[in-house]
Formats: sequence, C-alpha cells, structure tokens
Amino acid sequence: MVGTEANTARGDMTGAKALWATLANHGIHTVFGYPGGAIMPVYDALTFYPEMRHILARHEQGAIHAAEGWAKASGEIGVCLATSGPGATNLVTGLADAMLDSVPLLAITGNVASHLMGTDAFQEADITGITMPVTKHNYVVRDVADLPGVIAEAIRIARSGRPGPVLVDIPKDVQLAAYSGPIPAPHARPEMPAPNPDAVAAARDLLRGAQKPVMMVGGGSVDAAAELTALARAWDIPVITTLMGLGSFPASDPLWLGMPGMHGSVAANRAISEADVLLAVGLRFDDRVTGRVNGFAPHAKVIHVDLDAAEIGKIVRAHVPVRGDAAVVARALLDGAQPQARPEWKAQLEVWKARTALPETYGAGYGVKAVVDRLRPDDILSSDVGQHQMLAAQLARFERPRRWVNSGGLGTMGFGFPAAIGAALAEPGVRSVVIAGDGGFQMTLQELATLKMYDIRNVKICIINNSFLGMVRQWQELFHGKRYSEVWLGDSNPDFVKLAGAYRVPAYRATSAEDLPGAIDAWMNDPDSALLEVVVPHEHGVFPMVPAGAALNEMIETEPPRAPAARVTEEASQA
Ligand SMILES: Cc1ncc(C[n+]2csc(CCOP(=O)(O)OP(=O)(O)O)c2C)c(N)n1
Ligand SMILES: [Mg+2]
Repeated sequence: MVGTEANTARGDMTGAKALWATLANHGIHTVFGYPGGAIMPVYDALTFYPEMRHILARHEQGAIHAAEGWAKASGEIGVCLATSGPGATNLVTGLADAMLDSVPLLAITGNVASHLMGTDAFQEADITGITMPVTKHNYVVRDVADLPGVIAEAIRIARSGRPGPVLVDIPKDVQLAAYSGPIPAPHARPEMPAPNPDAVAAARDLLRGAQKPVMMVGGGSVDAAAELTALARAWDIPVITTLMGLGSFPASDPLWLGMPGMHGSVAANRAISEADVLLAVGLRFDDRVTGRVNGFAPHAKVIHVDLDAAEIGKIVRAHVPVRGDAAVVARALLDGAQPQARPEWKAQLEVWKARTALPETYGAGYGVKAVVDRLRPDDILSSDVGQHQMLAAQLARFERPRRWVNSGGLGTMGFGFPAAIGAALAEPGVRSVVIAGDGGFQMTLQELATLKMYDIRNVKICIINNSFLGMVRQWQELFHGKRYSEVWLGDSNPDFVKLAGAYRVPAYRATSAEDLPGAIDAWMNDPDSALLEVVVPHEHGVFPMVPAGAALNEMIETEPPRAPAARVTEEASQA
C-alpha cells in the first residue's frame, strides 16, 4: 500500500503528511499558498515532500488567483493553501471568482483545533459557513481517518462535470493526528451522459431549416474547440465567442464574428438580433452578454447545449434544450451536416464585420492593440478588469483555446497579474503576458516579489495607465452627467517603473505612439520578466457599448463627441 511505503521513507504518517501524499498521488506537484498558525503541521509535513513545489505568494488572494491562472491556462486543477481566520477569508474573492468562471480549484485551509471550534478562538473563522455560497462543495474534516478520502473526493468534485472550487478545512489536531490508512488513487473521470437523441435530432432539424443561423460558444466550450470548429465549418454557420469562450474558434476563420454583449462587436450583436436560429454552447447568458433579455435574439429559435441542466432555460428560453458535453454534442451534430448557400445572410454579416473600428489615434486601445498584435499563437494573455480588459478582448486574435485568462463572471480587479504568474508556472515555455490597469494592478502588485523569489522569467506585465478607474469613469461620463466621483488616480499613482525597480523587475515606459514600438521591443526582448507602462490620455472610452438595460441592437457603435471637460478633468490634464 502506498501509505505504508510513505511511512518508512518520511517518518510516521500523520494527517498532514497524508494530505501531501494524496495530492502527489493525484499528479499535483505545484501549490500556491501562505502559512500561519493553524496550518503549521501541513507546512512542516511539506518539508518531507521535496517533490512538491510550493509557491509562496505575498497575499492569499495572490495565491488563489495564481492557482486559477494555472487552471485556466492548463485545464488542470489549481491548488492553494491558507491558514485559518484571515488567511482563509482572504481566499473568498478567489473562490467566488472560480465559482462564476467554473474553474477547477482545491482550497485547503487550516483551522483551530477541534475542541476550540465554535469558541471564538484566536484566528477562528467559520470558513465553510462563509464560503458555502461560493464553492461547489466544502468540507470540515473531523476525523483523520477521513482526510485522504475527502481530499480525493474534493479533487473529483472540482474537476468533474461543470468544474468549480472546493474547499477543505482541516482543524489543527486532525493535521497532527496519526494516520494509518491507505493513500487513495485518483477517481476515474465519470463518463459524460450521452445527449438525448431526440434533442439532437430537433437541433439538427432547426439548423437544416435556418436561413440566418448563428452559433455562440462560451467558457464551457473551450475543451471542445476542435469539435465545435469542425461543426461550424461543416454546417457553414458563423461563430460568436463570448468573453469566456475567446479562442474556442479561431479568430482567423472568416466565419468568426467576434464577441457579443456590452462591449461586443457590431457583427456579433447585430447577428444575434437578426438570427433565426441560435446554437448556444457552454454558456449561461450572463446579463453582460444578453443586454435586455426581452430584446435578446428576438427572432431566434434557441438551441441551448450545456452540461449543467440548471443553466438551460435559466435566463433565455431554450426551444431545444440539449444537456450534454459540448464535444459529444458537437460530434453528434456533425452527423448529417448540410452546409447551405445563404448568400444574403453572408453578405449582411460582411457589412457588419466591416464596421469594426480599430484604434487609430494614440490611447488605451492603441496601446492594447500594439501589444496584442505582438503575441504569438501560443502566448497566454491574461487581463485584469476594466477598460483595458474589454479592449484586449476586442482586439486580441486567439487561434486556440486556453490562451485567454481573465475574470469574466466576477470581474475581479487584482486578478490579472497573479493569474499570469500561475499561467507562467503552468507553461514555463511560453510567454505569459498580462494587461492591467493602473487601478487594478495596485490591488495585487505585491506579487512582484513572487516573480523574484522563484526567478520566474516569462511574465510580461503591461500597465495601461490612464490615471483613472477608467471603466467607472466611462459610466460616469455617459450615464451620470460626467460627474466624476472617486475615479481619479493620477496624482497619487506610483511611478510604476520605479515601483518595479524596487522589486528588481526591469521596466520600460511609453508615452506616445512614437516611442511605443521601441518600448514594446525592449520589454518583450528582455530575457527576464518585465513591466511596460503605457501612459495614455485620460479619457478614452470603450466602444461599441450596449448601455445597461438596452437591447443588443441598441448599441452605441462609436465614441460619441465629447461634452465639455468637467472640473476634475481640467485639474487632471494640468497634472
Ligand atoms: C475588486 C473590484 N473593485 C471594484 C471594481 C469595480 N471596477 C470595475 S472596472 C474598475 C476600474 C478599473 O480601473 P483600472 O484598473 O485603472 O482599469 P481601466 O478601466 O482604467 O482600464 C472598477 C473600479 C471591480 N471590478 N473589482
Ligand atoms: Mg485606469
């Protein structure tokens, strides 16, 4: 038995050692975390498992976003550790993030000893109570005999079906207790249930009769990219990729229409508004995608394919519900594919596609485009949250899945940089590029130290510095009479180049279209991880934009002429 071998090689087996042995048995060799009193036995046991790589973040939020970045780039489960109380509560944002984006994640927390639980002991927090709504499942392990089995089950739950975060809370005495049982092997991945053949046949019939079909693929389609691409080409159906689905269909294919929703492309939003059949795969119709729901796809019969039955019909009526794995359903629909000549629909789509305004003058969009144009197909692009994120999603051209790492559902500022570190560790051979805003970068910038500590050399950080909480400023400009309220950062922003220097991370700066190419070259060619600050004008907006509460076909396609500058902005431009 594996447990017996481990006993002789590593001294007496304890709950804490059994935890590491179980992780190792599951092929897990990298974890992200931060120690503390209630998880000290686990950290002590770590010294007996040199094959485990523990990445010490500088904040538990950094650790969990790095674990998410690892998972989003590789498709493998991300693992993070924290101590009780404040350590555990610092994981909450990351758990909520992983829950909304269906990220397979295992979070392990220490807790106070069993006899102290419920007494308001030092650093005690009811973390299973706190995280119940933001985890797929969570556990308190009360008996050491259960510990390895619970870890194995938690990994299975996190990975299987629709993935998600699972938290296991382990009281300190359970970590220390002697363990004499076996170390479990991984659970076999459960077979996906076959989709209902009648539903597949009904979907096929709808596609056959469609005059204006469109396919829309989301985060649940990334591992079915090959099958879905073959399906779209075989039926000759144009494809829209949501923010979470970017890369599930190659951007270079003429059938690609871009991203839908609030900052989606003209082609994607108009196509949805005109379509007669919408084949939606692995997506949950987030309100940022649908706009006003009763104006969403008003002419379309909707085929909704999803693994999670709870998503089907939740927001948008599904005329043909198909519960199943995206790849399996795509293969089923590939049978009997009938490409049809639809010259009018194709011609209309080309007209809309031509209404893609690329940024021509120096600004946030110009800077983002200059960076994403330099990406190689294998490079991973992460982003933080805000205008720069929407610009990156609009302007990057992904050819394959799992190259785009962002916080889609929760919209977590501070996500991008630590996620890029996790992605860089998952794939040391590729460049892990992150685009962040001057606001969000300051939420997790302490992870610059993590880059240094592990000599991580493939992270390229780009900060689009518009001196504002730009996305909120844009809403205030458009919908609050340009009354700028608590969004100006300019005077108090750090010197980002000096800041990087303080962490001994090489840094470069561009302030104009003229010096941007040279700065990008120097930054990209630097053999180390490096930071590039792109200083841009303060007030560019992101367009197209569907105002909150409007329907997709009510989108504002291009930036409206500016109203006279408000007082704070005058101050800003003098700064
Ligand atoms: C943790 C968190 N707090 C607040 C917000 C609300 N929010 C969304 S975008 C944004 C502004 C982001 O500013 P910055 O990072 O500079 O990016 P920019 O929009 O300027 O590109 C804010 C405050 C958020 N998404 N996440
Ligand atoms: Mg900003």
